[in-house]
Amino acid sequence: MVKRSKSILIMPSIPVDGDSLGSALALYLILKKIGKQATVVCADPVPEAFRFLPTTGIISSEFSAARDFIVTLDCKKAKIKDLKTKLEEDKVNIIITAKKGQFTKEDVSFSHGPSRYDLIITVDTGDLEQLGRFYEDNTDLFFNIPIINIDHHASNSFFGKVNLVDVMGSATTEVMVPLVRDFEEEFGQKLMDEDIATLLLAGIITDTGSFQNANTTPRSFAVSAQLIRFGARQQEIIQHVFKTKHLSTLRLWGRILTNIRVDKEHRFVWSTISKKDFQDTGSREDETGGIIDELLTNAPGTEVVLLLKEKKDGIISGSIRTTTPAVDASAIAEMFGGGGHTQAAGFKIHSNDFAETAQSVIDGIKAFQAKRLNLGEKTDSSASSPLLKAKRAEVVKTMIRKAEEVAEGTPLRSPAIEQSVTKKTAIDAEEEEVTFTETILRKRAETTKNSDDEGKLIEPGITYKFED
Ligand SMILES: [Mn+2]
Repeated sequence: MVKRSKSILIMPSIPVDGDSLGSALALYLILKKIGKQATVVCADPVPEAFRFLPTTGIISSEFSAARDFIVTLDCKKAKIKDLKTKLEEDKVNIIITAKKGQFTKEDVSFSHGPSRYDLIITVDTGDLEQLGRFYEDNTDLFFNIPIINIDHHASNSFFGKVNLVDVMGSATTEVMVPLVRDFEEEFGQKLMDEDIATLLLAGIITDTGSFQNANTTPRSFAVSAQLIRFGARQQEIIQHVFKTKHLSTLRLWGRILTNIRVDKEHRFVWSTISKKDFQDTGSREDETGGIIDELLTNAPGTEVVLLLKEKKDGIISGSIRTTTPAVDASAIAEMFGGGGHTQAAGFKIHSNDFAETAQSVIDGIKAFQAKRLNLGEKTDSSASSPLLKAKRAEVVKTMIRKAEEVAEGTPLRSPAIEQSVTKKTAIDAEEEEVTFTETILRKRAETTKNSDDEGKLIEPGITYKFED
């Protein structure tokens, strides 16, 4: 398909990260080298942390899928003597003078010119909706132009004509490395270079959290070793992605840590971040990237980690991590209309009531865990007004039903993943290690004269407040 195409549209999913950008830009450079016209379009701006990546400047945030509109005049019955166009305020008159005979409206027909692109390649995109407004505004484009779908999300909906989806890949860029080799053979030229290797390695490093996440496999290491041999600039990636933090990001992280709640019984940790938190800390919505992996998953005895963000325009987005493959993060995300991987997933909810929605999501996840862990039915009576209670009960009921459906439906993951997953022993709540969160508590107890919470560990249902 690539060989047959002239003009290829490359689309990474949003929100963009090191993997979607790395795979899109690496593909761009490769297609250029084999003489194709390639365009990378992305509905979101490139986050600052990733602007160091080679060729990010070529990404365009606008694209027009509009095709030419063609008015055809049949000249079988009459011949044209003259053709003029006359612009009026809101219209164009096409004035056709016949040499012989008379034109009638039956001689006129309408059509569209060919598309500007003859192939779409989506990268790191589980579902076309993840392309954001580009998909919403141009849905027909995706029916008319063949799609190659390169991805590693377990929730991928196989929307492409060709689907190169490898759910065992730690990143889309990992899936692409053998593809580059195939292209080199097929087109008989060396394609891999230092920039392409850097882009591909950036995807693996960001999606594995620098080889710390559970999705890291022997192949992630092997492929990364190969890329470093090809000249990938590993230190540059680490420096920009992990070691550069804005003060606003640190302030935002402070807020997120302050809002951490722990429910030991359901082995569930969550935090929320509101629009006001973003405003107060002067941070952007994309600055929460990484915190869920770096901090929240360190909570002891936890299986499910949730970070809820209140974004602009009434959108609430949730990120889910699970600390064991026995709990399927994508199954939880699906309860709220999202998807993702076995241990990392996300969802979006349209709502203007952050507190209400957050509570519903939290209750839904508790129900999911209660079912899974065979905990007795327990109802949360924190809703204050009877009306609110009734409304919430309704939402929760639906979510619990969904949670039960999901928890019952086995297998939660595809047999392929099931086989490859090494069973981890359940985390024993009694044998908690001293973790980051705990360390903060201890440090705070040491550094402040206020000895109220000295030596306290995180307890279920209790809110620990830290000063900024
Ligand atoms: Mn990815």
